[in-house]
Amino acid sequence: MFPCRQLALCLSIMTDLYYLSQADGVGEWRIKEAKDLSDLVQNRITYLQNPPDCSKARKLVCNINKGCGYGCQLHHVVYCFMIAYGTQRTLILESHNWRYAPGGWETVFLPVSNTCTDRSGASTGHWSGEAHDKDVQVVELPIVDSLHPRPPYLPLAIPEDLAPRLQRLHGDPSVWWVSQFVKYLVRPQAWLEKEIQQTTAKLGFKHPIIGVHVRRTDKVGTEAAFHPIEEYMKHVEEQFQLLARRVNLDKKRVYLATDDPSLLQEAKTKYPDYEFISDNSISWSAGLHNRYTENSLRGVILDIHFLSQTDFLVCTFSSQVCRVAYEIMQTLHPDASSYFYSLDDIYYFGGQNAHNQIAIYPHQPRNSEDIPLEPGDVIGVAGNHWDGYSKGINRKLGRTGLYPSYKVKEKIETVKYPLYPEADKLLNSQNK
Ligand SMILES: Nc1nc2c(ncn2[C@@H]2O[C@H](COP(=O)(O)OP(=O)(O)OP(=O)(O)O)[C@@H](O)[C@H]2O)c(=O)[nH]1
Ligand SMILES: [Mg+2]
Repeated sequence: MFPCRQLALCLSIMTDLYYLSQADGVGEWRIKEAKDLSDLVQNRITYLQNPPDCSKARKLVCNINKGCGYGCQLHHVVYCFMIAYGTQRTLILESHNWRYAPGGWETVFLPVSNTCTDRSGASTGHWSGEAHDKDVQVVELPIVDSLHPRPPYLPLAIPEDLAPRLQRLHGDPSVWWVSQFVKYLVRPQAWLEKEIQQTTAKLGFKHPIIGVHVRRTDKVGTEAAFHPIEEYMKHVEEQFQLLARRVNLDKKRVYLATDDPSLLQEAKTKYPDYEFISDNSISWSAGLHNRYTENSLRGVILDIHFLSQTDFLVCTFSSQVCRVAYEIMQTLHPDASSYFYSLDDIYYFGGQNAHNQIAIYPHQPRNSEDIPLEPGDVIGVAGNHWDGYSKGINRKLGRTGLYPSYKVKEKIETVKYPLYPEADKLLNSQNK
């Protein structure tokens, strides 16, 4: 939740805030505004992806085969897509010999275009910048780590034309913008849709439910620390106490996704008053020896789907699996930006532009670890220590250190993306 020394008081405040957010029809306004914005963006993407003449269309080629896991590869495609949208090029997704499914993307998800999947064109070249590539019909994009020059169309920036509406609607517009590309990408094939429905029934997935993702195996000790189940469950319990004030809690249900197959039994033994919903065979399939298979792909897609469908997520944002689930969650609510607790990182995208905050209150250092703040100072944020303090660099002073998290606000970068007036016109005429 937030550093809270008097739990009962905090729970009351949170509950009051919830009811306030629903008061006077604001709740209904939010639902409609969220739908309108999502429809607008989905329609623009569909328009971009289905040009009238594919042989003449300007294209951006993206190969899914980045050497990493599913979450990382999906984010790689999102990054390509954002640049495709920014440069008004149809995204061509190359996915044959995908490490998870040699048959490619379309074995699980709908193709990214109905009319234009052929990458051929009159001229082809490697990415060398939007202006430089102007007369090249087909541009191949590298992974973000090798991207040069870097265009402005990267997370965490949001489109300028949508910024006022997004900032009014959503607590974290950057993740909302990312989530729109994820939403388009993960539209399931019919068999997967059916599989999702059958698994929902088989597992007894029901609300209220809290999602827990525990990333272990190859990640632990290399890219992230080991966190025992108790650390996650502390926040799960807190959320259930909060939920109990609003809804009828028949059971404390937890959807557990993990690549550690021993964890389900451990959790059940240690927390007998909870119901853990989890498919242990999915965890087995997530281990390094079985990971890059179609069965494992099906497992991680299902796990991410169910995590995104929960009422709250407890996980480590150092894992792309949980960040993808959090992103998809944003497409299911008007504003789910606060429906998570991360044991480590704050939300980030990877390969993103600098993530800055702006000081809104002054801060006098209390010790040698603190940095001073003046209102208006720009802070490059490194992370949140989740104890009331964040770490970052005061760019004006060039000093790195700690500062109270409440003394800053997010600095949302906006970028001039194309406006797609033809797509909007089509949508408006359909809605009339
Ligand atoms: N089914 C399932 N698979 C998982 C789970 N956790 C990890 N995996 C597998 O391990 C892969 C991890 O790679 P990424 O998706 O890139 O995520 P990450 O390694 O946590 O994060 P990065 O190292 O930042 O890329 C996933 O894509 C899955 O294949 C889980 O909870 N459930
Ligand atoms: Mg990884």
